[in-house]
Amino acid sequence: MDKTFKEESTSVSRREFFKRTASVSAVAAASILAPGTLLADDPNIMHHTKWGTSLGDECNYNPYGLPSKYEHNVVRRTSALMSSAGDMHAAISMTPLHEQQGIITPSGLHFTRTHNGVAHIDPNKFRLMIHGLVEKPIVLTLEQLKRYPSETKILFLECPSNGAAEWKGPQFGSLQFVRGMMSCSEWTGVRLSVILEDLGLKPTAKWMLAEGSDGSEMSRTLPVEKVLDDCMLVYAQNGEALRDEQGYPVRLMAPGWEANLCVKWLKRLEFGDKPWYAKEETSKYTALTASGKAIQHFYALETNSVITSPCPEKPWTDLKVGDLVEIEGLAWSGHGTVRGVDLSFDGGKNWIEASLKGLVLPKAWTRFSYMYKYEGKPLLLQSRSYDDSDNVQPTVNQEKAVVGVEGVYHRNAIHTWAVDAKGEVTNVQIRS
Ligand SMILES: Nc1nc2c(c(=O)[nH]1)N[C@H]1C(S)=C(S)[C@@H](COP(=O)(O)O)O[C@H]1N2
Ligand SMILES: [Mo]
Repeated sequence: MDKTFKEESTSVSRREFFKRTASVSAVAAASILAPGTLLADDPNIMHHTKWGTSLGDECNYNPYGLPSKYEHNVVRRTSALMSSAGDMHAAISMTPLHEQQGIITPSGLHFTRTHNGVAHIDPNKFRLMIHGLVEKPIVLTLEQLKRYPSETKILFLECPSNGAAEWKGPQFGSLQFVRGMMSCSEWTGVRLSVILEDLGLKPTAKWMLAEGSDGSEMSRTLPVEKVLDDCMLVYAQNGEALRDEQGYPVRLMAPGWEANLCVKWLKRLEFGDKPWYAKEETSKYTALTASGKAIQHFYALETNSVITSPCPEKPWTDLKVGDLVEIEGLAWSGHGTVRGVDLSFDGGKNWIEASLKGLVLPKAWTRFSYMYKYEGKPLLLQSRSYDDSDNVQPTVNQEKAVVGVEGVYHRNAIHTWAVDAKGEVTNVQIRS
């Protein structure tokens, strides 16, 4: 089933609308910080500091650097609700998106989903079997895999059930739990097309099974077209080896597709002429639609977005009426490149365009920004992204009409933060 929401219906009115609402974005003389806030007797500037009057640590005190101890709250978090009855082996820990800067998630904060706990693999004992419909089946060591030319890409990774707990109505009062089952990293590895050219893929090969070596034996089937298009076997993340949590020493990367397909702790790739119908693509990761039929091979993640500032963890309670404040967020699409993001302050009645900032890359997080003059009145803040394949985020009701009410996967409906008159932010749902 084609679950895309084409833009035609909105694109004509959009341009017209921007003209009409231009005054909303025209920021009249206002400043971000009021001058004169310096206190003459501020001890932090009037007195010598401990760190300025003593020796610091030797530069090699910490051979592998860690964040400042004052950043101890910037951590992944788990919820018993998103585990197997509280068992953290089959559970998920979420990225603190409210603390995320730029588009690269620090490796130590990458969300982590395990079905049987985190495996710790001795790289010397790592073996990857590639067999089935290939001319030259092979068992590779890690060193052999690294002999192939490498490639590096910035890609987001998102669990298809990101936000799943939310879609029938708000469950969590924090951005981290509402959308934290996603991260974005720079990944390095080998393109599968390069390896397969070497091994010779038989023309009858139509599907690839990827199997993990952890206790869950996570296995998923992918169509060969995707495998040859852009799938990678990655061994590095953000300039260093993968973290154990992310599948050390090698995981599959299927850019823009369900993170569930990106099998970690990889041990076997088999090529065949039929899908495998593994447990993770029959009992789970399918979506029962309104018609009663299930979407089975559900792969690319939809165009999506979320406002990361303000959010419940980052309210506007310090602002005064007239202050200028940046609204920021993340947008992404598994279909390609984010083309733009609209913002609504009134729950989707009126929209204005935010600007994209920094790198705008396919299948990667894209940051959006808008300077807003704070009015101290209640808002229903929403973001709506659209991509270069003309997909637009649907409303909750539009999405429901297509995907139905049972499935928890691939929910990408427009999300709402309610900002009250004091600047507090809560998670609400607007369906229309
Ligand atoms: N071998 C193996 N691969 C796996 C899993 C697993 O439990 N075992 N979990 C999958 C799921 S459901 C997701 S969402 C992603 C999460 O990747 P991350 O933990 O690196 O964020 O890995 C996928 N690959
Ligand atoms: Mo997942």
